[in-house]
Amino acid sequence: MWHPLNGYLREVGLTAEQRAGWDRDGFFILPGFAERPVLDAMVDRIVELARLLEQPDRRPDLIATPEKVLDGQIDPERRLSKIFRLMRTEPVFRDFATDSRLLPILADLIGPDVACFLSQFIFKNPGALGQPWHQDNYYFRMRPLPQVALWLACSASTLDNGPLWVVPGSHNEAIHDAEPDTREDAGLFYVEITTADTRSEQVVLMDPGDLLVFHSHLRHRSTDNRSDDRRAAMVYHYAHPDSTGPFTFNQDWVDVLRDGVPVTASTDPVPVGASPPG
Ligand SMILES: O=C(O)CCC(=O)C(=O)O
Repeated sequence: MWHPLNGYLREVGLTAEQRAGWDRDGFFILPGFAERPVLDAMVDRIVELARLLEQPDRRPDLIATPEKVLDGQIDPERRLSKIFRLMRTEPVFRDFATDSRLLPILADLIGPDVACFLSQFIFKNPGALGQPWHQDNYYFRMRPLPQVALWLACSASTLDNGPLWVVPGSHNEAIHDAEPDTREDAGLFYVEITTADTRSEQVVLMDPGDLLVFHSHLRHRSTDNRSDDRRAAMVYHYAHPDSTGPFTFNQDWVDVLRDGVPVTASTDPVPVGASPPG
């Protein structure tokens, strides 16, 4: 366990049970972590942003990706797949990313210096496609390990609406080779691990407000949304601020802890492509 030297993080991060889950499985769940008003505020704001992003140049610091299979939908929030780079400028998403209950957990997993480098809202509307088996660090190619994902269920995650599936213990594996996802309407840059054994896969069913914490080498996928309702999630990724790895267009590096002290980073919008780590 990591013990803060400076007294800012008074609580020591993980419980013994969470630590055991992390070490054994590469993930654990914090049930009921977010209250309904927070989830509602996130969804309300994301709908506003989806509509704003329809207008050229209104938010050049954000990136929205389409859900190709839902191209014909009228409302922007029904045809988007993801909106990236929300954490820096959007209070409801930033407040969650820097929640004082989360910082000791992140410090325990990553150390006293932590940055949030990726934040994305995943709409997963009815009919949306899942994301095939992958490891997040396939995309990041980052060191040092671990990078930590927080996956917040903004709606229920059920068998029908495209939940996450994980292979417990696969966080101990190296990064697997992966092939491009060849489905016609596959999401941007989706790849698939086709050669690894997934027989021990487990579905992660979640209630609204549950938070899944997982390692960037954990093999995971999501299935298609076959229900009539949106399966929404807000996802954050954290790493050491001086990590090495390619800087990708959807990243925005925002310090959250330095020497164990919470950082008040600038909330000024940073244009896409202009905030490399370090
Ligand atoms: O939420 C989903 O459907 C997939 C999310 C995922 O696999 C990821 O963010 O890496």
